[in-house]
Amino acid sequence: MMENQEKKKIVLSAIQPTGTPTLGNYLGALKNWKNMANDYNCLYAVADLHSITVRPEPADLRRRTLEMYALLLAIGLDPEKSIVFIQSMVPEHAQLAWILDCYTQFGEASRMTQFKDKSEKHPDNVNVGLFAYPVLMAADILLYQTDFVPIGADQKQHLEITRDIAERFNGLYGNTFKIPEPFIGKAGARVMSLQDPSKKMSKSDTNVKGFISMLDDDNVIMKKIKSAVTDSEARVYFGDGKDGVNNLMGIYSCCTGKSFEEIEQEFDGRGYGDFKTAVGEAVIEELRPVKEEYARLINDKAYLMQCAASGAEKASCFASRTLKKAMKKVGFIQLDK
Ligand code: ATP
Ligand code: LTN
Repeated sequence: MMENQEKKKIVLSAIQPTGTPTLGNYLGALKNWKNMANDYNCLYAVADLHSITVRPEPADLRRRTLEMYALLLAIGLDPEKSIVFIQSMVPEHAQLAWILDCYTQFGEASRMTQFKDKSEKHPDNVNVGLFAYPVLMAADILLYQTDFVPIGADQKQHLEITRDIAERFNGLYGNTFKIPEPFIGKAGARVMSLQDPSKKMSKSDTNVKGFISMLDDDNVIMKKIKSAVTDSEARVYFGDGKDGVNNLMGIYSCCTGKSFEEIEQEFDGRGYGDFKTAVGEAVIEELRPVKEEYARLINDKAYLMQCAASGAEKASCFASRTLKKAMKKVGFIQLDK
């Protein structure tokens, strides 16, 4: 695909197969992935290497990786147009990550808030992989000479360290890596928990009422929206101290394309009951086609494996060019010229 579209900018992103993605993952990341697929040369990965930092059961990891892959196709990514692949099938990621580990300072990796949060959450398993996680992410991005990385706001710091590592390497050895820019969609960048709108919606939340999974049944979606935390004012507008309502407005705006002003007008003089029903219906409609396509794809394992094999082959073809370049600069002997 890339040969005849060489001028298009390159986009790469990835998502971990740590569970069924939430509405937050969808609105904050996946929906942008799909929207970018027409205008850019896109690579999208299931980041299974990243997800062993929390030691999943092997059978669960296998199942979830394939489910996540199916879901990426179900949101409408076309495997002929974009390169959709599974990270562990492209060995260049782990290879470049090791090199970049040696160009990342212990101090800068220690400052990553995700590392701090996750090591507090799982004090019994603070492994070196968790610490080096952002460096593997840097390798994912830098291998493809990526221009833009669509991510949710929580990953911004990882993009910054990626840029720092790339600049450092380029400074030492000459131009090797393109310096990537984050792409953070405005609406949906941070969808908050329905139960605690001061926290981001997360698929690993122990309170399942806090998040909507992309594959939740329609009635479950409606129930979760109806029980979302709001406030006692019963007026729909965006404002301070109205985190719950602000969050629902953000969700509604992403699903319908309406602006906040339009939403405020639509619900002027109406209570939260009407508003929540409308938000629930909008979310159900937004996810319906994805769920239908997913149900079809997940039963066609042969097709999924065929797409994954072809995606990995295409990704590896591009990744190996950058890896070779980096290995040569560092001083490794090359077998082929
Ligand atoms: P976990 O709960 O397992 O830590 P997660 O739900 O945060 O995971 P990731 O796999 O880490 O999800 O993230 C996938 C993508 O979704 C990233 O680009 C991330 O920025 C984005 N994302 C995650 N949660 C949200 C959210 N609540 N709002 C917007 N974007 C989000
Ligand atoms: N760390 C990211 C997932 C991820 C990623 C990437 C995102 C892994 N590699 C490369 C963008 C580009 C996360 O947890 N959301």
